Amino acid sequence: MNKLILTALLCGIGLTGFSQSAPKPYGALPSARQLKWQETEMYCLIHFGPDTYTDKEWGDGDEDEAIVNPTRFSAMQIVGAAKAGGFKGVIVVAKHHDGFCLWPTKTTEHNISKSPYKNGKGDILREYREACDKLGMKMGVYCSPWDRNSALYGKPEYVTEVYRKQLQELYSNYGPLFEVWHDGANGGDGYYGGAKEKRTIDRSTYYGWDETWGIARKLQPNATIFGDVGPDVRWVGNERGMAGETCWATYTPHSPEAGKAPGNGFVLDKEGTEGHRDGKYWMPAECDVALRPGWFYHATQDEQVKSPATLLDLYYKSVGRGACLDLGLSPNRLGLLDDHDVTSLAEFGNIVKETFKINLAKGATITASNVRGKNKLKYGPANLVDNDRYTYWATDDNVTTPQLILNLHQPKTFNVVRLRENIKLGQRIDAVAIDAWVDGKWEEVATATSIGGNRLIRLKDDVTASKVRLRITAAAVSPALSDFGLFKEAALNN
Ligand code: FUL
Repeated sequence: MNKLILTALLCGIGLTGFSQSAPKPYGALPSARQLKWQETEMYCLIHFGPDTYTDKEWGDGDEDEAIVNPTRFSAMQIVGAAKAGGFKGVIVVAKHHDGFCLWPTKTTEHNISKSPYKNGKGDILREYREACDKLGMKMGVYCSPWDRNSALYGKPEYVTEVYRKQLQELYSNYGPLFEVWHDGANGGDGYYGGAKEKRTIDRSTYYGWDETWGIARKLQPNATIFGDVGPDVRWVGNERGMAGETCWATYTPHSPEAGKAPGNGFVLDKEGTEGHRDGKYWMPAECDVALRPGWFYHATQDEQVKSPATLLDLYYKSVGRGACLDLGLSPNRLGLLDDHDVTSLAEFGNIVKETFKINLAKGATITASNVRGKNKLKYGPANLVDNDRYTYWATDDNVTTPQLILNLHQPKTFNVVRLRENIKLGQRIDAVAIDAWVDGKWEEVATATSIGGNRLIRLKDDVTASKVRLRITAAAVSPALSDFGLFKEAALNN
């Protein structure tokens, strides 16, 4: 058969309806901004302010502005160190619970313009923005709802005249933002303009979240909103940086308002960690953890900076479980990251980069037990290696436990397996097993549950095999897998 006839026949097949339509999406689905967030994978959360100078973690709100004077502040050094660590963005704590604003806000005197920094002309947020632009890094902001400085805190005017206006300033002047961060610490003792008392608020109603979040939607429509229970990204339920071994991107919040809208309710630690299979909303987990024991810099913790090996472990337990890693960085009183921090970040970044540089599955011949429809190219297993996150292998609707084999043609040694689903079609797979062809037979080397946007399986031992098999052992509907990669972890220097 000559080429022309073959092409004509193939076109005919396409036209006569042999090519099958894409699988129907399953369950809650990610928004465009959540897809971008998923691809970001790792970013940093930068805490710096009066606490850096008072050696505290939570300032009372009565700190003198004059203490904040980072004489050598370099956003380039800080953001550059994050970039060297492989992080793709930074979230700047623009205001922590003590109420001090790192930008010259109109909403309160308690801000950087009242400090000696650059003779009152400084704007730390602007410097971060410029550094992010120069270095090609994404930027986000954290503006604490709880404000222990404001005399108005606890009254409705605090929300309408202070907090929301601060968000407006930040979202209008320092974008584009990829995430806006809302911490869950709320109300208690504080300075409150000199009142020095305890103020309690109802955290689910006081801030009028729907309207508050509306500001982000209007001014920064591409930013994901992080909160204890979303609405876009949920807290993982611990500050140890770890998602559950099983971690679903879907979630149903609990509260009297449960299920009415994402973002309402509170997080139950374990459920934040694992999510809910078939949860009502697409609301993946963010794993926050500080590089040091505290979020703010304390000289006494210089020797307790997490090692590259610890960071790598956290990487597998967050990014490797379909969540994002949000690592806390703590510039010192000079306004720089300490050498310990810079070194650890660089070494960690290097290991991740080297590990994932060579996909050992590349060049493999791949055979699948089932390929969707007749159009084997469109949904074929060749889509799995070195393609984007949304080019995928799919099976017929009635096939939920298919298998596929990578023939590597020669023995290759690996100890990391990467799997990804095309999450545009939802989270479909419940469980998988990986087998290696060793001594003339299949040997199971790993199993895993939830896959979602990313699943890294770190094997206990190196595996050397010329054939590797993936078995999807349980799925709610026909799988739509976009990645099956094999890697060999780079060696740690220490
Ligand atoms: C919490 C805060 O109370 C901590 O101080 C820190 O900012 C952490 C990232 O979020 O809610």
